Amino acid sequence: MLIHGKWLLLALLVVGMACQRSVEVKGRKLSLDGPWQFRFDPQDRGLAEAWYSGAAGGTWRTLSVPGTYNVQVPESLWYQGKAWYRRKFRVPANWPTGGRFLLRFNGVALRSRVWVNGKQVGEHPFAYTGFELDVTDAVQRSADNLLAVQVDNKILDRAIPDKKWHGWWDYGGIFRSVALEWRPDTYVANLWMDTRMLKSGWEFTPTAVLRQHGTDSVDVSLSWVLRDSEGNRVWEKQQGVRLGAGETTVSVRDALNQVKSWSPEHPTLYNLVLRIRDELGNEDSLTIRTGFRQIETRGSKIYLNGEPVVFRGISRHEDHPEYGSALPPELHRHDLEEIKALGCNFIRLAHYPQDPYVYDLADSLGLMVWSEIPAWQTSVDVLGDKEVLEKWAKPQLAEMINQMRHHPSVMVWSVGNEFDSSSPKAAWYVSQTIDFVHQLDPTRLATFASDRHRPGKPKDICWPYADFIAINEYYGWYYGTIHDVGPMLDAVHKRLPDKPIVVSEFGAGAAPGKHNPNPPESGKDYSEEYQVKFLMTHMDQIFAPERQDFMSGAIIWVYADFADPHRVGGPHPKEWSYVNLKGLVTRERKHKPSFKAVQQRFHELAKSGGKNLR
Ligand code: GCB
Repeated sequence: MLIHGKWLLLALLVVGMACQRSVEVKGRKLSLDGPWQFRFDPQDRGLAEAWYSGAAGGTWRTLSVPGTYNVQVPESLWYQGKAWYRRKFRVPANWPTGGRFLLRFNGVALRSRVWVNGKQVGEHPFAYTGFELDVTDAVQRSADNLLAVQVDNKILDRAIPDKKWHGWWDYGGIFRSVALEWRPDTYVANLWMDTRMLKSGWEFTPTAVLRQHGTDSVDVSLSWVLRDSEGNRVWEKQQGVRLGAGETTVSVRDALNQVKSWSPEHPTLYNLVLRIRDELGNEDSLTIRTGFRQIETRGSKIYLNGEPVVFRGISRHEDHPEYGSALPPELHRHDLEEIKALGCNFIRLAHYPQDPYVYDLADSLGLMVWSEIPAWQTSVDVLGDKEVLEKWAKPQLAEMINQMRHHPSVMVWSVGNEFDSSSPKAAWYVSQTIDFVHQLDPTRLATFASDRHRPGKPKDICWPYADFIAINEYYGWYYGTIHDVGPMLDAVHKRLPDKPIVVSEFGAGAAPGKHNPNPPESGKDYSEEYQVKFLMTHMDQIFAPERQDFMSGAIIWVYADFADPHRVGGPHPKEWSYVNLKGLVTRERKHKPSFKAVQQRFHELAKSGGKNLR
């Protein structure tokens, strides 16, 4: 198709605007997205045969990054194991001399090792958080550089996630963007702003992590500026600090009267800029988009900016038949805009940290975010292992929090989903991880999603450690009837009357086009009518006026159907094998009737403040 020049320019501008990010660095950036060479390594020969070196022969095919090989190479849908990527890059001739080269990967699944010019420069064991490698000593300035990445999407036994994980496809590959960045020797490595409501106005604490690469100490002047969305300066501060080698965390605290808070209804954003300058005049700066918000629990209710809040939420996976987990920015935007239009004020990023752009969109559209590490039904023997806690849980939580904490939309950090929370080993894990999260970020709520609430079954013993009780329930699908939700919520509330409760999952499968004019009260009916009846009946109970004092919302499972290795056989419709059908839209984003029904109910709930009026 030919696009007229003017329209092409407009299209590029629109894409550029659509992709506007919440973090801006002053340094230089070279995108390494695009074609890479790729090769599977099922026999694990690559390391011994030095496939990371320029000399590595064999047959390499071209794959586009970001992408997942399980989808890009159709016959490898089920592939689990090692694979290699490589490409060349050149440092742009106009980049400054000296300074640092950083390679920034936003997501490589499930684990990765990286080489530059044959030298191993780092490795990263987690799939869903980004990582940054200082590759200064390996990069050549005026010649081609060879970048090689070994990825491995084999699931490990004693890790998070572990072998019990089968909740979504274990897509492998470099599935999010990659870039090379240049920064001066002293630079701002991270920036965020904690906020606290005062009787009048807000207290705020801008905080930065500064990195200094010399061996001597250097004097650095810091200039902090906060601007509103129109660019007006609302606050500024200058300060001098002496930095030793390595990392230093610097923060300032102040208060402002006239700022507006961030909320789903009014997602007011500010830009915080930190500019630093060393004795030699070298400068660096980092800008984040941020906002003023406070989330807390008081007794059995959750409060946002001092007002009771009720979550009207939905969960979302990163999945699409064409892209696997490597969703392009337009699709992220499409999904989050639709979720907003559905009447949601909340999104659960299930079950892992998602693309940074998703958090940017939540900030600007006004969607509160639940962000989780992939401890999905992890075995309690694994969770109860101190080594797993130190190697897999804490660092994964720390990466998620440090990378996403500047987003005003983030309200909840979750330490996992549906492990056996009736077991003392899980209680130990939850107490340790929730403590860890609170120490790192005392301004957000911490919890996990529990499925141990069924009458007559072992009870959850982890809830006392969580800021609020999050319940995944499928009454009328996997067990019980659609009318059992209310009594279960009342029983949980009776046990722990001082904790807010949120239903963090409820949903029923609907095969597109399958009808049943008289849907039942329980069982895997798979009709579109049953899905609507299930969701409405559950919401009748969750948002009932008599439960207002302890219910703080409901999060539907799930926005879109998604690839799920578990969905095969039994009553699951054959033509939909390996597809989880609990979406309100199909994998291709085509609406099911439930979309409209939920939209109507969520808009009513928005008007009533979260209380059923029927
Ligand atoms: C759950 C899980 C979610 C599944 C869902 C289902 O409880 O948390 O990952 O996809 O149920 O469809 O069974």
